[in-house]
Amino acid sequence: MSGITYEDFLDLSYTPTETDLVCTFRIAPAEGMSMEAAASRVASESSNGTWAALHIDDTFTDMGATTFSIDGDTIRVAYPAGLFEAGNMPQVLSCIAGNIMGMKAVDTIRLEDCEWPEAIVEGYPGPQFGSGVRQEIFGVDDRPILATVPKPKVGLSTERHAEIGYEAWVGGLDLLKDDENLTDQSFNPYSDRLTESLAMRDEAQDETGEKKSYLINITAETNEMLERADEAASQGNEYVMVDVVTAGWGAVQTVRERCEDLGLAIHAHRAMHAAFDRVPDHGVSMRFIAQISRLCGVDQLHTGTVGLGKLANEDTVGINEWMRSDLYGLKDVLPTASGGLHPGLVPQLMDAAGGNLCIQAGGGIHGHPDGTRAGAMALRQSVDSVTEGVPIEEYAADHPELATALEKWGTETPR
Ligand code: CAP
Ligand code: MG
Repeated sequence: MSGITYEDFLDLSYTPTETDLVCTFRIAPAEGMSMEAAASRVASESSNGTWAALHIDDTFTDMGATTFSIDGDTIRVAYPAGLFEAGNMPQVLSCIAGNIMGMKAVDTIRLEDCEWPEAIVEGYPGPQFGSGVRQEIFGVDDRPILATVPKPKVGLSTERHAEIGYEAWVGGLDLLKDDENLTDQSFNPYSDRLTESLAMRDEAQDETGEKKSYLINITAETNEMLERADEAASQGNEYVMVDVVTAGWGAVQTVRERCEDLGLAIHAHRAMHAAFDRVPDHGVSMRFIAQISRLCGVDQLHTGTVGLGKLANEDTVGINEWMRSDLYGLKDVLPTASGGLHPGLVPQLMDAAGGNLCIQAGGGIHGHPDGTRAGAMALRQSVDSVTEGVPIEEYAADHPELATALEKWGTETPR
């Protein structure tokens, strides 16, 4: 009978195998706890150890993790692939983002990044379309696709919601999007909103000759989400939207499976992510949220506005690069920039984040002095100024909707 003690989980001479999952954490050991002692406890508690030395026999399968690198406040931990059930994202999180987030051995701990081995990635579908949605749904490959959320966020009637959608679509936007907290409320029921918005979509398509679509929010209990996805597909829509953090990762996996059958793209809203990725020293990073979102198979994901918008900044450019990186053949994810954006910010945004993007503006469209259609025209014109290589102020000289937007908001970030 041999035992397992904390010391078994620290080996600075260990070299990870190609099948290991390698996680990078930043930790602050508790008072009186050495970095080595805290680092071994992180590996232990996130794999198969606990606080007491344990007795084991030859029936035991050792799935213990190994802290193999300590560099300042940063540790790297290697996990055997066999610790993780294939294709079970909740169980992955229960290991690498579970008990260790609350263990007394560390004052703070943050999961910053994961290096995913093929042995784990092959258990997940990845995106059905990825950034290919631009071409496959809209026939666009030379500019960002543009979206708007009717505002106020909730409370609009179904008819008014659809009308705003029509104005935005004929003004030049590609996508109408539900807000993260609009689902199936009495003032704007899901089925009615779907039907009436798609009727307006069809009219806008006929009028503009451009493909238009709708990010309808199906977020709910899982079985309800499946029914709502079925309904969206049956009515000829191309997307569903899911609040992936509040819905839960197991539910996202179930919706992804159904969307494969239905041919629906998934737009992932990340509401609640800031509960654990905003504080720089504790929780999990947005980079990690983007990684598990890609594995679970969303096609579009909000990843920030490179500091231009109204919400806290993060490593948007680095996250977007990872979402496009090679990952054993998994499709990429189209970044969505949103939150406090308006036409005057588009050149800076595209300069920093490129054009393979979805740009969403709510207040920056509907707050336009001449209304939603003019706001949509201004946003499309601002994108056109970039793709045509003309300075936005010069472009605005013969594009009055853009000129009005610049006069109202300039190129400043709202607070
Ligand atoms: C933006 C938005 C989005 C945020 C989400 C909102 O509206 O609809 O939910 O962008 O943040 O409700 O605030 P505005 P993120 O365009 O009117 O700001 O994209 O960072 O996840
Ligand atoms: Mg919103």
